[in-house]
Amino acid sequence: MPALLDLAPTVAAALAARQPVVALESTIISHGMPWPQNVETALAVEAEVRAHGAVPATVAIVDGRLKAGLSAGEIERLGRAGTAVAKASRRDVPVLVARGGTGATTVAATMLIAALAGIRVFATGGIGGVHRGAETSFDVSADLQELARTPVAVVCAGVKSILDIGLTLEYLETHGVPVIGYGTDRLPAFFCRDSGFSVDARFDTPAEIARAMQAQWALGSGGGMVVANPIPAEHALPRDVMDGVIERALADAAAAGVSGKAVTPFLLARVSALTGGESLAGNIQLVLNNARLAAQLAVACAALAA
Ligand code: PSU
Ligand code: MN
Repeated sequence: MPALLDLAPTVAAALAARQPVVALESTIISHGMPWPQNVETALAVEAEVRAHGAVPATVAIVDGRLKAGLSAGEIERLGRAGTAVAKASRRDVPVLVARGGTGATTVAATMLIAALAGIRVFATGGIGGVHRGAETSFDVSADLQELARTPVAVVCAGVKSILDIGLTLEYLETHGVPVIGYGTDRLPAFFCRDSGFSVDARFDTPAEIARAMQAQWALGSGGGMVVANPIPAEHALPRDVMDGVIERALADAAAAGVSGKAVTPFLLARVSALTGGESLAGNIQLVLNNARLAAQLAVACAALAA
C-alpha cells in the first residue's frame, strides 16, 4: 500500500477479499451542504452503500494522511468545520501532505486516492466541469482531467447547469471519457432529469456498465467513466425554475468577482440559498440514489472478476 495512504480496517478487509467497495467524496460534506444535514447525509449515504452489499470508503485528507474510509468522528469533524476546511483537488494533495493539513477531497482528489487504494467505483452528487465563460476565464474543473487519466467510474446525477454542459461534454469526448446514461438516453442536469443533451450510450443494468468498465480498464491506458444517474422523478425540480435560479447565482458570482476554486462552492451555496430547503432535499435524495447504484455496480464488478 502506498506510504501516504491509510485504509480503514473495513475497507482494507473488503479489498483484500475482493469484495465490493464504493468511494465517496468529502467536499460535498464540507462545502456542498450545510451542517448538520451534511453529516446526516454522509452517514446515510454510507448506510445506503452497506444496505446494497458494498463497503463505503469516504475519502479525505486528515492531518496529512490520505484516508480511504473515515470514522464517524472524522466525518463529523469535516462537517462541522464546513468551509473552514480546505477544499482539496489534485494539486492540493502534496501541499496538505507536506503540511500535515486536513482537506475535504473533490471528485478529482477522491478519484486519485480511490485509485491508489484500488477502488474502482465512486459515488457523488455532481461533477465539476467547464464553466460558462471558460473561453475567457479558462475555468475548467480538474475533475475532467482526472476523469481523463484515472481509472475510476464516477456515479453522479450528471452535470449541474451552473456549468456549460455542452462544452463539458466536448471536453470529455476529446479526452476519451465515456458518458453512460443509466436507464436514460438524456444527460441529467443534477436537479433536472434532462439537460437537453444526450449521453454517449445508455445501459439499463449495472451488469452491463460493469462490462464496459472491465473493457475500459483492460485497455490499460487509464481514464475513468461518467455514469449519469437521473434524480428520482418525485424529487426533480422544474427546469425553468432552476434556469432562473442559476442565472441569478451566476450574476451574483460575477458581481462579487469570485474566481478560482471559490467559484463552484459560491455558486452551489447561492443556488441552495435561492431555492431554500427544496433543493437541499433533492440534493440529499439524488446522492442516496447514486450511492445505491454505485453499490450495485461495485457488486456487479466483483461478480465479473470472480
Ligand atoms: N458539483 C455539485 N456539487 C458539489 C461539487 C460539484 O453539484 O459538491 C463539488 C465536487 O466536490 C466537485 C467540486 O469535485 O465541487 C468541483 O469544484 P471545481 O469546479 O472547483 O473543480
Ligand atoms: Mn474551477
